[in-house]
Amino acid sequence: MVISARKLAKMPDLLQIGGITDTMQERLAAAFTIHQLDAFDADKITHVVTNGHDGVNPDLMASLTNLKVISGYGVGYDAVDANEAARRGIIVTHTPNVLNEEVATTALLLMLSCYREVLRDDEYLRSGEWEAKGNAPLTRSADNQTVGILGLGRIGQAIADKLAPWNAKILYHTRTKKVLPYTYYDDLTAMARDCDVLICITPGGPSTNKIVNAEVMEALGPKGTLINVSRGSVVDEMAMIEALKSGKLGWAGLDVFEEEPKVSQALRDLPNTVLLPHVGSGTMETRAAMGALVVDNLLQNLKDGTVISPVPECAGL
Ligand code: NAP
Ligand code: 8YV
Repeated sequence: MVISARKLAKMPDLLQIGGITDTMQERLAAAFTIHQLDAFDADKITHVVTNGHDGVNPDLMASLTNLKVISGYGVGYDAVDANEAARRGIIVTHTPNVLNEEVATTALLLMLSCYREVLRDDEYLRSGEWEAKGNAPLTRSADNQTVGILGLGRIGQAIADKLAPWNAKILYHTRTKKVLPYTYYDDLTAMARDCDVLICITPGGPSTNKIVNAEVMEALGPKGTLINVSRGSVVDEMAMIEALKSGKLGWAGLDVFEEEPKVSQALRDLPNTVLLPHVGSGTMETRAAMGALVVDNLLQNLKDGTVISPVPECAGL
């Protein structure tokens, strides 16, 4: 029997956190010995593959003394302390750009579903009400709306582009003004007051924690629609439920939640919401592109010590 030299050479040790696709598994197994969380030797692990939800907790990061790279499946990396990783010389990578269009489509899907009452009208037909009562009640047009985008980065700009055919007027709030042909607001409440729809697409983490608070939602108002495709932490969920119940806020289309996958019964019971189970990037095509980039980052690091898409905190490593 001929055993290849590569098989005899010891492969580096990769810790897998969370699920990965079959394609990712095949490509990674050809280059790494893959370990699961229930059985691994911390000193041996040089690379980690994880996702945006699980990240890497601080105790685990501290225990992996020879860790070089954390490769994350997702663009948001709020579940990893990237500053601490950089301090330890660990490169964190993520999957920017390959999911921009998909997440933007999800934001628009939620906006359209709220405006055109897709869930209500689907139920109107299925329940037999159409036949029994006649035509369904009218809905609101999603054309010609003023849309405020909270976070005009890669995905925020894709959302603005996709809104152009609907003749939307685009406002935005970020910490720094961008060189873009949209109206900048340095105050989120003031922007909420001036728009029909507020779309949240910032990162999660301390700087955005509950920045969409009761005041912002009241400013958006009874005819206003809140869309959140960023992180559940960005919106004060209790305040949102109160505002939606009392009518101070009109509608909410949500892909992300504070305690996901747990979603409060109060929110599920509200008729003026459209709720999705964090599927912003969840198509086969986009998840394949994300998975490929996750693996490419790890393989490039084995080859020459660099990565393709480090998070900004680790770009200089
Ligand atoms: P990005 O290019 O880094 O854009 C982030 C934008 O948010 C920037 O314009 C940034 O501008 C702004 N921002 C950051 N902190 C802010 C703050 N405290 N207040 C106001 N604006 C702030 O990121 P991206 O690729 O567009 O992704 C954005 C986020 O979307 C991800 O981090 C993730 O949480 C979420 N996401 C969700 C899904 C999903 O499945 N639902 C999928 C992908 C991504 P300034 O720095 O000037 O403030
Ligand atoms: C992922 C996301 O589904 O990219 C992100 O930030 O939220 C989604 O694309 C999530 O990270 C799970 O890995």
